[in-house]
Amino acid sequence: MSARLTTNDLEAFWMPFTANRQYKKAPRLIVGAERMHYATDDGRRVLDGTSGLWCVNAGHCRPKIVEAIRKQAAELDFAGSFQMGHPKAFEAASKLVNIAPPGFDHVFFTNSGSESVETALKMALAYHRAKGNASKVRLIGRERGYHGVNFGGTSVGGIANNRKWFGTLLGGVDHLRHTHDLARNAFSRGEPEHGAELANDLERLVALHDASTIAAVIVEPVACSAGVLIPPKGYLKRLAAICAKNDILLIFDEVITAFGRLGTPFGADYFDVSPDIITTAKGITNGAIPMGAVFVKTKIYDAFMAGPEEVIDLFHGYTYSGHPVACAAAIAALETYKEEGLLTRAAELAPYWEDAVHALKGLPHIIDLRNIGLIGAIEFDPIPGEPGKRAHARFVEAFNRGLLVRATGDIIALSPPLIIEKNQIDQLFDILSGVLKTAH
Ligand code: PXG
Repeated sequence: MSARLTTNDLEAFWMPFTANRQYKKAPRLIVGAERMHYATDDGRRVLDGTSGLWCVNAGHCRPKIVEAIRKQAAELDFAGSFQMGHPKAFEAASKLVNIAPPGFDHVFFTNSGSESVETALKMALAYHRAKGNASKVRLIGRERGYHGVNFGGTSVGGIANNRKWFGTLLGGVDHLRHTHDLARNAFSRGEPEHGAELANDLERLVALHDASTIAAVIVEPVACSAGVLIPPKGYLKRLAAICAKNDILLIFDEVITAFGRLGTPFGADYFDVSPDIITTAKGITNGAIPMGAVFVKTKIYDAFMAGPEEVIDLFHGYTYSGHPVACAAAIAALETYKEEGLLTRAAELAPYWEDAVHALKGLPHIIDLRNIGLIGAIEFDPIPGEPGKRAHARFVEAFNRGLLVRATGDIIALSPPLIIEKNQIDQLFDILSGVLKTAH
């Protein structure tokens, strides 16, 4: 273990999405990890109830992935993918499309979820232009949506704090209403009963803007960052139908829901809805190396292959698209997922998990409990005038007691690695209920 750092040593790093001054007064430092646990600098083991940041689906420091990264870095550290190639990128792409929902035969590599979103939005615009529909330029997101932090993703995103600081953002963007409805759906198990009709909000936007101006709708199948907002039964199917009717591309942002989180390989599988584009990142390498991927239907790819063969078909890409080390990590992560059945394991655990989440009912300040796959959320009534404080205090106390959870607004989100055992689920909820009983 490393020696404890002093406060001054923490100053240089401007931490993302962090209350820097508060954190640096009482830092929480992680120095190691293995499978379900983190190790802290003061020698404690912390149960990881969040898969890092929703990414370490197979648990931490898995040997096959570690070894693949080590080997690749020594064998071929970097080769670009612009008019060049290396075998691992093609291998990773082929293996990824093999587990993707039907019809997703092509994949474009990025380095993060945010980049996957930008890529998908640009593809949607360019697709319509390539098809001769150059007036289809509007992008539709949803209130409370999170699509990363770049300008396109911030524009279609719907979390006010993430938007209001950053100017006018992209023009031509509109938002669907969100689906969170505690009055009708509080304490639902799995998908809530009420609210499929909220998908009709897209009809309102079509009436307002005209379908001839709308390129794409982007939604998270489950809106996780805004506090785990689970789609009402039938909502996503209805949204997909309205998109299809109006030649609007449907983009599923599956940065969190891909790679087994809901108990199916992709969220599209879980909801039995076939979008046109799927954005991913996080679990693609089990979080071990930054990487993202955009999966597209054949009709999208083919639309770009109609011009002269010698001309670049999509003027877009990153230096590190298909980075050899990331591709090696992705291949090894996929192998680990397959060997251990992790892409469907959440389905086996989901009933046990659901009961454990809902057993918290009745503890102080809880106004909702919700769950889907291996995701759970606890919503608290906010302290008047101090939004977010209640969940943050519980997050800090849980960490002190050996459990990592994620606080967002007045909601605690849970998303443990998919290798979690039932006794570890018990342990997670033991610690958490202890915290919830005593915290103010
Ligand atoms: N889309 C979705 C749906 C996401 O959840 C991104 C895009 C952006 O990915 P990158 O790799 O650029 O961060 C995300 C990221 C949280 C939390 O606790 C969620 C994310 C990131 C950090 C924290 O809810 N999601």
